[in-house]
Amino acid sequence: MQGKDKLFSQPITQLGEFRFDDQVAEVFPDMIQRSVPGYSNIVSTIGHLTEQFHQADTKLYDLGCSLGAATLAMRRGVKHNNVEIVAVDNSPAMLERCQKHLDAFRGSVPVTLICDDICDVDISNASVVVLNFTLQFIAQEQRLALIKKIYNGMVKGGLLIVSEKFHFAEPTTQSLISELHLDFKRANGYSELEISQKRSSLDNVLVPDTIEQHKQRFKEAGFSASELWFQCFNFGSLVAIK
Ligand code: GEK
Repeated sequence: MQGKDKLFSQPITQLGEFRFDDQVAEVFPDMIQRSVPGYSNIVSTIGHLTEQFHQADTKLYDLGCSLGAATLAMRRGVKHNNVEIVAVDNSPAMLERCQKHLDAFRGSVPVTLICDDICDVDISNASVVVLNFTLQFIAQEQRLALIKKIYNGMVKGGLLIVSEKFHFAEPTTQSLISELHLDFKRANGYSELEISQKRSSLDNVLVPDTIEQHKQRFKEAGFSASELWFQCFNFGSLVAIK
């Protein structure tokens, strides 16, 4: 059964880099819910946006699918014929549990799970592509190439949804907004020790961009329009249209 996230609750003498291993996968729904403000709103809106933008005879991609929350929301939004969902993650622990989640809900839309690096998978004939809190884990120098690959694999009128943790260029607002996020985590029961150990373990693993960097990258990749549609503190979600 899934559990409560207590991974950083005790002092850890050798704090390693954060990894999406078995322990993390086990507590993932609790962890993301208590750490990412707006997560459930974003996931359910991914379902609505999928309903609006998916096209018949195309594929939908969930890149960095973890346990498949966005995949399930997308599957519920599918109304057209001959649509396939491709969900990708490079953590075997996540994908194993993702398969069980998908099996637990009835759905007629086929879902193919792929255990691979999202930078290496082929994207083709895509009408909706989701990067829900995944791009932030890709090396910064590889992000433009990934967004360009996605753009090239999309059909005209297709939608890319990118949800991320953001950085703010101006130091005063950066510190004000990240403090609001820390208060959110405290209010959700995380202790100061848990917050600081998790933060150290994510250093160099999760590297956030500014909202402007995201928009600039979409433009450079060729997207005709992009906009931030949701923000709560230093977390949010953007859409880009081909
Ligand atoms: C959700 N989208 O619940 N290739 C494939 N997967 C990767 C890579 C990579 N290079 N890097 C990281 N991941 C989900 C939440 S979690 C967000 C996404 C978070 C995977 C990693 O294994 C993990 O499952 C996911 O991206 C990020 O809507 O933990 O903050």
